[in-house]
Amino acid sequence: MVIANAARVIVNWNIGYLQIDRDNQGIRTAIGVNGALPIPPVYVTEGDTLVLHVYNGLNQSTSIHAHGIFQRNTNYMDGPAMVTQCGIPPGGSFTYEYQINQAGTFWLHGHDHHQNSDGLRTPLIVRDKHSPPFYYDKEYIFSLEDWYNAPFSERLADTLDPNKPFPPEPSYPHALINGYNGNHTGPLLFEVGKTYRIRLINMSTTEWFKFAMSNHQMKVIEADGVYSVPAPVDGVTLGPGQRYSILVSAHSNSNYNYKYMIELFASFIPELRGMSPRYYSGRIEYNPNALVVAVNPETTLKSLPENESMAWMYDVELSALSHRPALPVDRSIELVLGGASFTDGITRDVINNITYAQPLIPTLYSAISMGSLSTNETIYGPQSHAIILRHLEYIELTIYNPNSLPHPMHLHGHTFQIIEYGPIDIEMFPNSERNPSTASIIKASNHPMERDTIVIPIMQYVKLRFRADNPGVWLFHCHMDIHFGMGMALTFVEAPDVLQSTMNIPKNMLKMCLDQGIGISGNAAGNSGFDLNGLPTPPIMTFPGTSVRP
Ligand SMILES: [Cu+2]
Repeated sequence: MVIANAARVIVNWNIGYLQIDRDNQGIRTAIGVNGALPIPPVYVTEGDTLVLHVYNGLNQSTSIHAHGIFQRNTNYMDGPAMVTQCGIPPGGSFTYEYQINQAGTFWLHGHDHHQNSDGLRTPLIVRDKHSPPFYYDKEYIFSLEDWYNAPFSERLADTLDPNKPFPPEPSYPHALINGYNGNHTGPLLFEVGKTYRIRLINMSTTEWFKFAMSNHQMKVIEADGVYSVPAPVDGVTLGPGQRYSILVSAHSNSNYNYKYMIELFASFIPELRGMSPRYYSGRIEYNPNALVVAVNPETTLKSLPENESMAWMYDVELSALSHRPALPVDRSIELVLGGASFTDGITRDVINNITYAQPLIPTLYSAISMGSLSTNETIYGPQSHAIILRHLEYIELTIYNPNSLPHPMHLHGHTFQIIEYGPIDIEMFPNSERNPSTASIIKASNHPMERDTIVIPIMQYVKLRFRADNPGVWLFHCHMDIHFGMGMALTFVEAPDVLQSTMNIPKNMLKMCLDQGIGISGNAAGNSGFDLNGLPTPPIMTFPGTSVRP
């Protein structure tokens, strides 16, 4: 058994703009680190402290989120702007300190102005402190990204422009694999008799990825930083934000080489030959002089049954290696995802008919400063969509998706157990224009799998459980950045009473707000009590009730 000493791993990020051609489609403005893209993956070991020095060379604020890291007792380091901190101003610096007490496959990305979509994203690999539960000789990363020909801000502005048709014309991004044009992906070097761990990370803005390997048995051993009982699969599908680790054994001879195959797709974008989906492949190379066993990525990937959650099996069918049984339920919360028209002509996304907008004070700072009113959802403002969770209560979320798009929903600060998928009752959503789902109900095993990002398929519901054992303010949002930008987010305010007696926000974080004229106490408007004067008036939905985007 190897026991490493906890270390402080120092990483310096000078964030700035650059002009770069990442996909052979031309030069565009992107956001990189230290003058380059891709950003090198960050490696730490469980138990380490990751010290991330950030300098903001952009002309707008920035912040960084360590996706999947629990931030226990350090909620203020979680990153989402105006949820747990003020953005780092242009020309400003800030040092994140992440206490890493998990092992698995995570990622670091911008969480202000959707800068992740313009390049500010990279894998965060946390190695096990002790021997990992499965033996492997070597590991490989596949970071997977969609890359567009225009900066994200332009695409979001088009989407939210009441004078432009909705939805905008579909975009057909290209895939970046490990940060480079997916058509020029190098070989995966395999040695006879060895075992490999392959970490797949979908860091996309919008698109899904499939991954398969010819003539090799893949086994899923991890989803989103949680180990599973090994599950044989022919391939996996990852929605934006999701990760899997695959264990694969090499062949016993090096007579041939094989292929790994990757598909970039979005089920809601009409198929267009050569544009969507796109297919990529590379060699699994045992011997540079051997022949590659022929396989057609397109027909192989297409021939496999598909769902939007995980191809060839649902994540709900995995079992957590922890063998933790299903949690009990103290409180059930129902959430309905949707899109809606508003009287100002803008189409926005909603959860329970509320479209998220940032408050004027970071929600965490309201939770800490509002005394006994911190358990009253009203003080967080009408568009923070605060839901108060009591300390240590067991929560069941039932998330309904009567919408015409799948949504990869990400919960900060927690993993949740996946309890059940099923078709939604069409009677519940008379405004839905979709046909009922033909999916059947699939329930978890006795040891439900956990993860932090889950795809809610079209016309289906998903039941999730977690325990409110991590006091903090945790964003829950769609990881398709356009949808997040359209308002598909809410804020879990977890145990604000406990936060008030345990959490001290670092002084330099408070100063960062004050220097930008942002308040550090009071309700969502920075006022006392229920006076929300100063917050913008929420937009008004055109139709009452859950309306679903046609
Ligand atoms: Cu979405």
